Amino acid sequence: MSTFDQSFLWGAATSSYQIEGATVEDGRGPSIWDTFSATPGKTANGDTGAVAVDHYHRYHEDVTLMARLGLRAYRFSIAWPRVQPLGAGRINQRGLDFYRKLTDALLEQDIQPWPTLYHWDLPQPIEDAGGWPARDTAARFAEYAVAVYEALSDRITHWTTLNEPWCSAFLGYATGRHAPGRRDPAASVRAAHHLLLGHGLAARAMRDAQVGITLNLSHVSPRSDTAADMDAARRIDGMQNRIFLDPVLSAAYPDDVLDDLGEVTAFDHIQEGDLKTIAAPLAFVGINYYAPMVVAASTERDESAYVGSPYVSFHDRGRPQTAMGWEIDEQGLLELLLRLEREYPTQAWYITENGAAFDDEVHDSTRIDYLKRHIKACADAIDHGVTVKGYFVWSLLDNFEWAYGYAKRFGIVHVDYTTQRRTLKDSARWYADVIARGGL
Ligand code: IFM
Repeated sequence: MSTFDQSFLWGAATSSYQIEGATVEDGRGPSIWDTFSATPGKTANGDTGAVAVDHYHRYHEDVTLMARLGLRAYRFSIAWPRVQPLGAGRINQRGLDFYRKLTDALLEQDIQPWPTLYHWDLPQPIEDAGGWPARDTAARFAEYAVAVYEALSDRITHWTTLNEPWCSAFLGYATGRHAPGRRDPAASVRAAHHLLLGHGLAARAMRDAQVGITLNLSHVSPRSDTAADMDAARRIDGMQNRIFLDPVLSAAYPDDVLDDLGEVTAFDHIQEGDLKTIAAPLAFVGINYYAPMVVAASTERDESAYVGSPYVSFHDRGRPQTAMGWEIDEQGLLELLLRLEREYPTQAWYITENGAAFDDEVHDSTRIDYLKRHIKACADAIDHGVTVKGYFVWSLLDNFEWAYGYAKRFGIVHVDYTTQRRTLKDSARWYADVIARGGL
């Protein structure tokens, strides 16, 4: 019997700002990524998502491509500023219409729509009013989520609230490497909490839906078994994984994480009842996995995204890496899944992103190798009893890789950014075969 059963969901993923373009069309309002990428020096080459891969106009062609690959599901995100240009109040019908048309095109091809409600494109007016560090943003997000849910729940069954709140909070508000580009550790911790609160409020309000959240999780290990390296690994595991998993799945922040963050914040932003709201019952948790982390104690202070733990360093084991400089290690995915199963045995998991940037273009044997290794790790996890119900390649198309602009290509479909021509890479053909066979 094949490890992957008939219902296993084979898919590919993208996100709104990375592919849509059309940032000033049909009433869309500005997002923090429009502002950030238009600011000199923030993205490689000054790249922006203004045109991206023009998916807004080419979605039909892209859905046809997905059908050619045999995708069972397509994970995309909905741009809040298309639906609510001011981030609150008036709903922009033309924005909703785009996602209705996209969804219908998918359903016509028997491809399950798998939307995420927030993949980092916060409406600029909401940032101007305080952004995620402000409590009100959680309520605004829930209001937006319910508007989209009510408009599209006749067609869509599975909904993801947030993509990678770690990035929104800590890259956006601590390191400033992502929009909105703030460098304020205390604000980043408040942002993380309000993202989770927004998730919980939305999940509770979308009553009949199958709701989940997507987290970027990693397998974290110490460089050595010295007490100092083990403590460094505990800290990073706390700030990468447990600071999100524990509130969402167990209604509590981990005590050691609260201690580590004691110097950064007094936690007066957490109100009674918040954790109960955050731990709304979920149908699934999405995992975005790219690379493991090997951590050591350091004597040098480094103000990284891991606020509250400046004396840690990340160890390069000298193993093969992707073009992002991320170590290739599928064993990390297996270890992560086994750990999650041990700690949350009743939870269903989807790999909502996994993939790699490489400099090769259409003949991308390195990407095939990466994907094969990681799909094999999922198979091994399933054989060990982990409930992994689907796998989405990141990404369907080459696209705007945030601060890296268009310099890093993650797609299984190549995009010529001058002509917008799409060409299947070898990895796309290989993945189509995996789907057709139902496994490796
Ligand atoms: O491109 C991103 C995506 O938006 C979120 N997860 C990681 C990907 C690769 O960096």
